[in-house]
Amino acid sequence: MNWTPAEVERLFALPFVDLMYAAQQVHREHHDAHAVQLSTLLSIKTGACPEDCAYCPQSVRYDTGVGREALLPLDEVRARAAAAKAAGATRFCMGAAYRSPKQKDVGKIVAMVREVRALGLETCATLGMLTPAQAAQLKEAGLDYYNHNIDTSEAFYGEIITTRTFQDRLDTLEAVRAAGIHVCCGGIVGMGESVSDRAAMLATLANLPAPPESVPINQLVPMPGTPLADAPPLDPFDFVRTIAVARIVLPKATLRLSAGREQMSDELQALCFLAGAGSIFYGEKLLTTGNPDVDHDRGLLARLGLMPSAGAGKLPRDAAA
Ligand code: SAM
Ligand code: DTB
Ligand code: SF4
Repeated sequence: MNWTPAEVERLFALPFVDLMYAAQQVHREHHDAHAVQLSTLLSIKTGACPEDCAYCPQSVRYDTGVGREALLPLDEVRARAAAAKAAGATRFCMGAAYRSPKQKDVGKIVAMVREVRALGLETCATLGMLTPAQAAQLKEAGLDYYNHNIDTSEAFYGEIITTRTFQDRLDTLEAVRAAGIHVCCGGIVGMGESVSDRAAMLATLANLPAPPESVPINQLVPMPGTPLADAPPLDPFDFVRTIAVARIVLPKATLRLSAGREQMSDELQALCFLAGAGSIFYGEKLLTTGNPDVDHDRGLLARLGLMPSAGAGKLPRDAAA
């Protein structure tokens, strides 16, 4: 369904209880409301990124204390993926601080994807901009998902990133889609954007030729040294509203409660699950910042009667086969 930004903005303006009720109805129609998918992140190449994303501690332009680390060796990636699987994750997401990957690194990442998939985990990578040929190479290796966020509205984008355009992001998403890889694409809330920007971002995602299967909604983690270090804190209910509106305009997508969970109370996270979140990043670290510990997360899910979903490498397309 096509959504205009104005229609999406009207959803944001609904009374909180009405928005939550509408989101719950959509969620239960398309998803198991008791299931939460667990993805574990690993930064396979950290820091010294040439881009200038104003939120990011890995940009070489900001003095954030994040050091430069070369691409991890294959053995270490395999061991970390095995540990993530043993802890209960069903997807392993490898993140690299690249504007776009060098061809020689794609060869090494292809080997990582094969190894991680051989463990019976779903695979995801986020490596910056890709060419159609690189996307095809990753697909061939068995990459299930590619994460590439639009981050915000097209109108606000230039306030946050100047080193690549909104259209560059859409081009990579198109290459990923054309290669037959599932698309993971979302954004960040709390960077000083307006409600109209949040609405426009979600309208862009909903109106893609094929909407993303997976949508991470990040709350800004203000990192010292970045231009957004002193961004004013977000009203937590506005974060929940963003999830609820995403639920309504992207009914089939799995919405992931992403960065910022360590700063959220259990009660706020419960509201996010009610609003339609069906996935979390699971494991003590995101890329460079912290995440709740796994015992706390397992306890939280149990207290809410939620179940980690049994992914075990099964994707919608596999199940249909
Ligand atoms: N370099 C690649 C790229 O930009 O596509 C992949 C890694 S990048 C760190 C992945 C995503 O992490 C960004 O698009 C952004 O949405 C999110 N992110 C990074 N820093 C963040 C922060 N401080 N708070 C919230 N989200 C953040
Ligand atoms: C996404 O949307 N959020 C994740 C993942 N995709 C790669 C990354 C969050 C990063 C938070 C800041 C950090 O840990 O460096
Ligand atoms: Fe680089 Fe990605 Fe961070 Fe932007 S978000 S500075 S592209 S690592």
